[in-house]
Amino acid sequence: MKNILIIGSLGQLGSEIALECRKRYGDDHVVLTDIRNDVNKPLVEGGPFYLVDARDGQSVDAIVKKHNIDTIYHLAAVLSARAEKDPLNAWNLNMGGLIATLEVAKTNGCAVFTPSSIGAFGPTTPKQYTPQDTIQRPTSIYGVTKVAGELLCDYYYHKFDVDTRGIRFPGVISNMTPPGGGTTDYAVEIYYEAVKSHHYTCFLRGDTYLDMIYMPDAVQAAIQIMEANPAKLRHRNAFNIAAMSFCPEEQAAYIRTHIPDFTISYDIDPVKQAIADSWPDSLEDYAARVEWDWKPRFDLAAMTSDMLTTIQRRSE
Ligand code: AKB
Repeated sequence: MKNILIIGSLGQLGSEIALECRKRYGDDHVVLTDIRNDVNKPLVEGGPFYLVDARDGQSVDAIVKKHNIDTIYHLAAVLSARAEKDPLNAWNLNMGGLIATLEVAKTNGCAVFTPSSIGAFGPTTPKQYTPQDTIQRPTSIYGVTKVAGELLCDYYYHKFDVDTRGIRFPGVISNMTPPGGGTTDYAVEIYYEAVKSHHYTCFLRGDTYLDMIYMPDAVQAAIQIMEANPAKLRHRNAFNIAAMSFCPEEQAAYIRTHIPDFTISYDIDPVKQAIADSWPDSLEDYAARVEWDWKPRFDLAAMTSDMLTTIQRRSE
């Protein structure tokens, strides 16, 4: 039986990975931490939960020992657009939290999952079907922390034999916990506004292509890679995964198949647009497919239908 610690458990990815892990491994075997406890009561009260700053390695170490943790999901991070507002804070949190986790993992023999991102690429990276191993010169501070994080996890694996694993996530779209401060947040907001007001004002240009993934596939990927046979993993900390690539115009067209009078307009945010323009249009994910059998279930049509039905049902 696994004993799992999820750091940053009330964020967009954390809350849904936590929910699925508690279902699979049992409430008492999934310990959660976050810097707040004022949201998602069922998660906070549904099993062990601690109010802890991800950078506080001493407290994390004590939790790991107390609960005999063998696997840590490190999900505390400032996302791309918010990071540009305070780059020093983003560096301190993203890197400080990760190194504290890796040190605890080294001392206690834990495996570590760390999400990287399409933000780990930059304007000199090939834009279409971006290869697994390619140029990585990101121009956002978020991207800088993601590349540094990939390298740091590689270092702890090679130097200290810590079982580090990770995925470069596309924009994650979910109907439970809203994202916060990301460049890809528009792709979530658009569904809520479509149901509420049949109109959305988008902060990216209509022809901006980015890779996206639906949350059930993202959760499945994070759990699947941690359960994969380590002997098959060549890349470990930075697997490209791809599920769908689309631009706001295309997403709006799919929404119109459910809500025919839906309209979209544009009010471009220059900071977010510059970040999006520096990221790939679409990733190639062959390594993930052969090394740990990655296969998404949702494309844009299936995701749009599920998102709109779920949001509609909740708003009734
Ligand atoms: C963001 O937009 O910052 C994130 C990401 C793609 O890493 N969703």
